[in-house]
Amino acid sequence: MKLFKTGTVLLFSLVLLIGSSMAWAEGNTSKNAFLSGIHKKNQISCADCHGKSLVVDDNETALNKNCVVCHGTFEKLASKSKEHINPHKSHLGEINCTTCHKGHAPSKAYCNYCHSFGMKIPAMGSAEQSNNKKWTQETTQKKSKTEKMKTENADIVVIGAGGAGYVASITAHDAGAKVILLEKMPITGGNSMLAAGGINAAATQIQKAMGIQDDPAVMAKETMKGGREKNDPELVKILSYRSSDAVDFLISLGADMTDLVRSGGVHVNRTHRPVGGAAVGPHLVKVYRENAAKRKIDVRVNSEVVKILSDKNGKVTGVQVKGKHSGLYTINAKAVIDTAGGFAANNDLVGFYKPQFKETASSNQPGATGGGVVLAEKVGAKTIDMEQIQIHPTMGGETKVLISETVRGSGAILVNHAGKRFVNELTTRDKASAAIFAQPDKSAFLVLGEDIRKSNVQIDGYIVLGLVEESDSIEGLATKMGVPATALAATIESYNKAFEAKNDPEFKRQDMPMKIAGPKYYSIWVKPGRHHTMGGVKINTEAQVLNTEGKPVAGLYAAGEVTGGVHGWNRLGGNAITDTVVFGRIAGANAAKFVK
Ligand code: MEZ
Repeated sequence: MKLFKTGTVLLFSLVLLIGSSMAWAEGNTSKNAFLSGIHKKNQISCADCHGKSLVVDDNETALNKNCVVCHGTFEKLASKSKEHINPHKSHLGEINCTTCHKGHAPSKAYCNYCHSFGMKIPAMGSAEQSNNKKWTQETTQKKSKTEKMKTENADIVVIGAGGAGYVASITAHDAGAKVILLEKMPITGGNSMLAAGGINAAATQIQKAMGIQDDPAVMAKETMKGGREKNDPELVKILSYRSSDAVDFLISLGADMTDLVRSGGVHVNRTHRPVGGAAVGPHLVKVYRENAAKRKIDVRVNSEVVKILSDKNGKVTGVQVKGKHSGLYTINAKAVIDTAGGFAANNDLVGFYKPQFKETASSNQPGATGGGVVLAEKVGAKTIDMEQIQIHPTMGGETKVLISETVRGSGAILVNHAGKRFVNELTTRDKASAAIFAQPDKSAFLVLGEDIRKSNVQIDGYIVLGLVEESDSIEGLATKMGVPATALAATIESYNKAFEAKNDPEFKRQDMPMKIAGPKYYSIWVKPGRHHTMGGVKINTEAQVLNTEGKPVAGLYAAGEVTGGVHGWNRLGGNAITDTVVFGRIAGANAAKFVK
C-alpha cells in the first residue's frame, strides 16, 4: 500500500523567501548552516530577529513576531505552497514559527514526530538529527549554583495546555483568579488538538432541535457498561449530567457543535462536532487559544513543571518550572490544577503497565508521557487503573494517523483480508480492537461508498495523506486491497440488504446510516494502536486530587486524561472531550473558590 505519496515535501514558501543563498543543510551541522548563519549572510542582524534587548523568553515572542514580519503570516506562506501536504495549513493551527524553524540548532518539522512524510525543512541539519522521533525538552539556560532562583506569584498554576488545561484556566480566570497556564511542549493543544471525533453530551439543545431523544441517565449507564462497570459511578454521573452544560459552554466560547454522529457502545447520536463532520480537536483548540488570548491569560509554552511544591502539612504551594530559556524558576500559587494528560506516547511506561502494548503505534502527541501523574504522586496523590490502556481499533496502516471512529459512525464497514465482515463496527473499542487482532495479519480494512465519504470531511484528509484506496468498481477496489473480489461484492450486497431491512442479523449493528454505494468505492487499511490511558490520579466529584487515604491533597485539582476513574477499563469514543470540559470547568471553578 502506498502510504504517503509525498515522501519529499519541501517547505516551498520559506525556501523561496530565503532565496538562493539558502543551502539545504542535510548532513551539514556547521553553525553557518543554521538559520542564524543564513540570516547573517543576508545582512540580518541578531537584533532584527531577537529584538533590541536580545532577551529570549520561553514563548520566543519577539522571534516569532519578527519571523512573521519578514516572511509573512501562516496564511500567506500556505498560499505559496505547491505541495498537497501543506505544513503551514495543518491541524496544529497557527503555532510558533520557532516550533520548527530554529536559529541556532538544526530545524525540524514538528509534523515528523507523528507523521512519516519525511518532510524536509530549511537548515534541517543531519538526517539523523531531524529524524529523531523522540521529543525532548530543549533548554538553553544553565543556572550557576549560586544564582538565585527567580520567583513569581499567581493565584493558580495550571499544568498542561490541552483541552482540560484551557477550560480550567478560562473558568478560573472568569471567576476572578490570576492564572498561569504552563505547557512543556512548544505548542499548546495536547491530545485535544488531535481529537477527531467529537464531544458526547446527552439531552442537548442540538439533539432536541434534531428530534433526538436522549437522557443523561442513559449516557451514564452506557458509559458504565462501556467501562466494564469499573468506572467511579459518581464521576460518571457528573460527566453525564453536566455534559449538556459543557456543550453550551463551548458554544458560548464560540465553538460550532452543530453536527451529530454516533460513537461505539452508544444507542443514539450523541457525539457533537462541527458542521460537515470536521475534526473537533483543532476547532476547539483554536477557540480555546482565542479565548485565552482575549482574556490575556498568561500562557507559556516550552515551560515544563518539574515539581509541585507543598508545605509541611501537605498543602500545595506552587510549582517549580524549567523554562527553555529562563531555566529553573518558582511560581508560588495558592492552588495548582494538574491537566498534564495521559501517557500513551510513553513507550516505557506503557511497556511497564502492559508489556504486550509496548511496541504498538500510538495516536498521541509526543508530549503525552505521563509527567503529570508522576508530579502528583510525589505530593501524595493516589493513582488508579494505570494498567488500563485503550487500543483504538483503527489507525491508518503503519502510521500514527487515527482513522476516526466517526468514519464507522458515518456508515463504513470493517472487512478482513478475506473480504468479509467480522464484527459489529460500532461495538466498544476494546471489542473491535480484539476482533481485528484476531484476524490474520492483525489488520483490517474500512470500506465505504461515495455518500459516506461526502458526509465526513475527515475522509478527504485521509485521501490527502495517501491512506485511502479508491475505485469505480467493487472489483477494482478489491484488487487494490488484495482481497477476493467476489467475497467483497457479496459482503457489500449483504450489508446493503441489512441496511434496507434495518436489521443486521449477523453482527447486530444497530446504526446503519448509509448504504455502501458508488459511483466510487473507498477502502482504508487499518490496524489497532494505543490511544488513551484510562488510569491516572484519583479525583473526587469536586476535581480535588485524593491521597492514598482518600483525603483531598489541599490545593491540588486535576482534570482530563491525567485522572483515572471516569472511564473505567474502556473509554467510549467522544467521552474524552466531555471529560476535559466537564471536569476542567469543575477544577477551574473550585480552585478559584479555594484561592479566595
Ligand atoms: O474520543 C475519541 O477518542 C474519538 C471519538 C476518537 C475517534 O475515533 O475519532
